[in-house]
Amino acid sequence: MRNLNVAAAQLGPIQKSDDRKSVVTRLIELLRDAHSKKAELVVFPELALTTFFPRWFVEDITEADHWYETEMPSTITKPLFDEAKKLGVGFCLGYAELTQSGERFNTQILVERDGRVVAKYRKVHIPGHEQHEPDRPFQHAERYYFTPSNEGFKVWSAFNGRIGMMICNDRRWPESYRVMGLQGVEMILCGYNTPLHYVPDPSQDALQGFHNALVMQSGAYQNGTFVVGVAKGGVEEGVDSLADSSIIAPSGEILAKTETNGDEVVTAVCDLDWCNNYKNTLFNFDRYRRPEVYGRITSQRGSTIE
Ligand code: CDT
Repeated sequence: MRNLNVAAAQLGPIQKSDDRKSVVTRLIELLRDAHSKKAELVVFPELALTTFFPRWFVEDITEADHWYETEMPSTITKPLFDEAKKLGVGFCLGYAELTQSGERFNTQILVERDGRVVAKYRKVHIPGHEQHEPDRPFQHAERYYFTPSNEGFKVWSAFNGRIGMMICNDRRWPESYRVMGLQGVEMILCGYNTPLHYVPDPSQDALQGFHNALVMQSGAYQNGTFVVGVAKGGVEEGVDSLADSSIIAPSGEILAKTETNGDEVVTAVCDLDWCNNYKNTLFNFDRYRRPEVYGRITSQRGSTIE
């Protein structure tokens, strides 16, 4: 058995007026709560330090610079790093990153129990739109604010297992899981901000919870991996977002799920050896996969009709 006690540390809304210091205080409270439940790894949501700022458009992108982090840890986030190290708890944190060369990424880092930053992941699939769409009730201008990363999906040896990361919209794409599955991933950490109202097709609104569970449970099962999905939920600046943070087993079963749409911690003890029940049988990739007939997956982008 290789047990890893993991916590999904869901956040309720962060309003525009909430400063970073107050958010870091909330994160530390969640971290302490998770530690009291014996968690060794605490997973926070996507863009966990600020409100979901892509819901507003600014003509000059530098006006939005204040939403991004230029270093990590920063002076303001250091108390979180210090507390985690003191408690011997690792964590995964999502934030907006502005690099020294001026690139903007939607980023997540993984910090080990001894305080080392062991991995950084930058979001690959950037949803929403590039330009201002004034007719919308709110913007989802992630494609304006973030560059899609070309670094792809990696898996790191950490927490006595094989850990991968993805961010929000990545979880809807089977390729995200499979690229990590092919690197032996045993636990995928995924933060998200998912508005309940999907402006381009409101018929999907009532299905947000269903689709969230559908993609993460099938991604877990088809790749023999745990998946930890963590929301920033609730009504933020008038926009209601999905909660339903959950910890999913390689069987596809949900082991733990939040009950509120506010700050809440749920935990599960995950035996990483459970992954082998699937990786060595039905999803024995080496034995059963047929990459020679999957060529279109990497050679083609959109669908074509011949
Ligand atoms: N943050 C993020 O990626 N959210 C998207 C919302 C739908 S696209 C407007 C998601 O896939 O949940």
